[in-house]
Amino acid sequence: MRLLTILTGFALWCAALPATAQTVAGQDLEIIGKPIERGIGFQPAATKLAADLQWLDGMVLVIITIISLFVVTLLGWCIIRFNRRANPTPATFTHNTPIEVAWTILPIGILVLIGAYSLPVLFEQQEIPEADITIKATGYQWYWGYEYVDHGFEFESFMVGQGENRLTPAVSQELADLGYTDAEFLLATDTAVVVPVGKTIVVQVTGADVIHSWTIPAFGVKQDAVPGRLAELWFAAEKEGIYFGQCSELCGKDHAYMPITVKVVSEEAYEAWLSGAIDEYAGVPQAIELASAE
Ligand SMILES: [Cu+2]
Repeated sequence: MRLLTILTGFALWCAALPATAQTVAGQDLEIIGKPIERGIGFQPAATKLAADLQWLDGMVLVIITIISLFVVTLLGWCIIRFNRRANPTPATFTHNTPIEVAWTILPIGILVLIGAYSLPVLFEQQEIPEADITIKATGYQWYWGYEYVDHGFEFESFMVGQGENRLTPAVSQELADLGYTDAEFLLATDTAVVVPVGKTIVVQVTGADVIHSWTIPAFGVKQDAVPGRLAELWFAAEKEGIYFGQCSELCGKDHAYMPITVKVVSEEAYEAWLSGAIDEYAGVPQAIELASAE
């Protein structure tokens, strides 16, 4: 009986294996950037920018923890030492110049220190470098559209199970067909943004109807998609894998159902995907386009 349970378990495990295998142009990909149940930390940093942001967050957390502990200790000490019973005749002085100078200078010093470390990170994020690949992301109610500007094709990206707010057997099957598991429900999309590892990707972000926001937490990027404006963000992912994000600006009733999937692949897998995508989305088979360009 026990053996049977183990064998059944093993069989189920084997059956589950292909469902987790995500491939782009033959390359297997691991899911890296994804929220975890009861998680309170950041997703693993996949860009230098995300690592810098997380380091800054850690540094500020240390500073505010020290300040909070200091203030709480001081408050506790005052309550115990200077209550009416312990200190029946209070002092009557109202000023203490050295303390006033200290509590002015010290916070200024702390703010300057935080500023000195945070401004470079802000500039790193906001100064958009020369792009290797430019992608235009347009937010719609309620999905994202992506245009590979350098190659003149675009496609739309819907949540797997669009229109469903719970995991039905049909949605589960759809996820499995795309190589995802049920755990990726509300995160996985039918098509994904595919980019090569290590390349500088500039994403132009705009909205078609209302304000949306494009983000991939593991890349340390987030940008509002405002109709009529073209904003930019950039990233260079250091690790191949799959990264998820979700629309981050309340945009209407299905705001929670327009996730973002980015697949970071090798240079070769990207080239292979690209030629397939041009054939599929540009409506012009690449061979014909090349022939007519001559
Ligand atoms: Cu939204």
